[in-house]
Amino acid sequence: MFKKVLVANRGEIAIRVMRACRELGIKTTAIYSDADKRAFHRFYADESYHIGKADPKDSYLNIEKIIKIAKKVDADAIHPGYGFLSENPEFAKRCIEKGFVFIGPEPKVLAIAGSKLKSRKMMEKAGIKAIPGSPKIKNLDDALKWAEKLGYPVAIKASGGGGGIGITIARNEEEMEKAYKQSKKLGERFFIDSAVYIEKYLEKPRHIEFQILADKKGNTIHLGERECSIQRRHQKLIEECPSVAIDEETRQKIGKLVVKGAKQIGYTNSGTIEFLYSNGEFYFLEINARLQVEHTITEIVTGIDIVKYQIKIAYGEELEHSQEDIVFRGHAIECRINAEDPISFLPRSGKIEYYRSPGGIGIRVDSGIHMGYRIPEYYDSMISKLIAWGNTRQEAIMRMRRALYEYLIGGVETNIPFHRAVMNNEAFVRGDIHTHFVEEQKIEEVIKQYVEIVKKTMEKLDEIFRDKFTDEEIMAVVTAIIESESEKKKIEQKQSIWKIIGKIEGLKH
Ligand code: MV4
Repeated sequence: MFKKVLVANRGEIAIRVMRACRELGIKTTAIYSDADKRAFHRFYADESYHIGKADPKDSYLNIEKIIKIAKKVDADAIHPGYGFLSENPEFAKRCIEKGFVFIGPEPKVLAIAGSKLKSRKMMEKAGIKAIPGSPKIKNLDDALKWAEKLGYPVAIKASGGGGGIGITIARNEEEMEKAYKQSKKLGERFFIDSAVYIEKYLEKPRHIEFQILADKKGNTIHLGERECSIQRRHQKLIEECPSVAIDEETRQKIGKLVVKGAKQIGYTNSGTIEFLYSNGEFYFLEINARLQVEHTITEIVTGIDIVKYQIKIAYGEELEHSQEDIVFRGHAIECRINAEDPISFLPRSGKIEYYRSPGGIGIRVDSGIHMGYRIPEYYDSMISKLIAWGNTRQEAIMRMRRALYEYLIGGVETNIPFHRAVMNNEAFVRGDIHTHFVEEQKIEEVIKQYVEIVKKTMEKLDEIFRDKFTDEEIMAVVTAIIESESEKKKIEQKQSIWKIIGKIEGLKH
């Protein structure tokens, strides 16, 4: 197995990856920017290296600096996490050129997934239906002709876009002219692949995606689907596994297709095939060639550690599971906890004054924050992922409500009131959700009620604890945990747990 992995990311996902490494007995190297000098991912790693200024261009996006550190620490492999360089074919190529294993798909697969037109063509070859649409559009006349043929409303999309960037809707000819020019401009400005194309626009579809795993020996399996319909401005907020919209037969049918599609493009490692689901039909949307934020809910329902599998696959190991071994048990829901204004959704930065994470049966928290941590303004506002599991969807919802009630984050506003409002929303509880749920349900009034409840709790806490802890005291606690861990490690290394187990077994006989 690899001896050392460099994690080219920050926050909760860097910690998630390092947790898998720790369980596999792999040493970890963290990188951190100016803004992350006190970030937990730095202290969790066996070693950490400063990489540059807070601006991602100077740190988490700086390919050459990352490679330089990987060389210096003699890492065997690089895990890119999600976001940043995770789907960048150039980065993957550079890693490989310099002798490091890139924990992800091959550069040429990343390139296909990065082009929506290319991946659509490849998926269609495997028999996966795409949304009725045009090839690359040549000019405005071409655009109008295709829109007429498909029938309004249509969506104009940038081939190089993704995650909601570069999509415009046109409901008639007039809107089409404007939309085409706008999309073209966006495409040219932001994407290497400046092509635009047109699709029939689906009103209020569900967003359902399939998780796949593929080793380098030609074995590919799927881990079922996740429903990610609860989102706002293309930012997912709540995901669940499985989707209430589909049955086991459909799951296996679409699952088979995505496995075929993945094989078609030579996919390896962990990936997601995204679909829009409308009127009982699945339409291919895009391939996400990375570990996703919401991989957690699939892990809980299938019992499979996706990150450990990523590492093992990258090392060249074969999948230990065949499709028949995959069993879906119960229901999991993930709430993305963001540091943001609960009403306007605008990001917030600042110091966490109080922090206590929820726990108990069926709860998982993946987070990189702690008391005294200052949320920097330079990165994504997601500070924690709260995951609830239940035997049924109803039980998962009740546990999520209970965990949101327990979750204490003070000093910086979060979207916990939003999540409490959704978990108590009738349509959500019924499973009646789609991609326009947040705008349509008008839950602002309910959110405000939860904001008031949170405010009262914080006032009480302020009365008792205001200015009781200095940053140094808090960091001392955090680093002390880590330091005592490294002492323990020295002892463990002398006598591995397998030897100890062997001894105990020997004594029995
Ligand atoms: C669509 C669509 C309806 N019809 N395409 C937005 C993000 C990008 N990845 C694709 N998106 C959409 N494409 C057609 N032909 C509706 C959306 C869409 C959406 C998709 C997934 C998750 C949330 C969404 C929210 C609004 C619109």
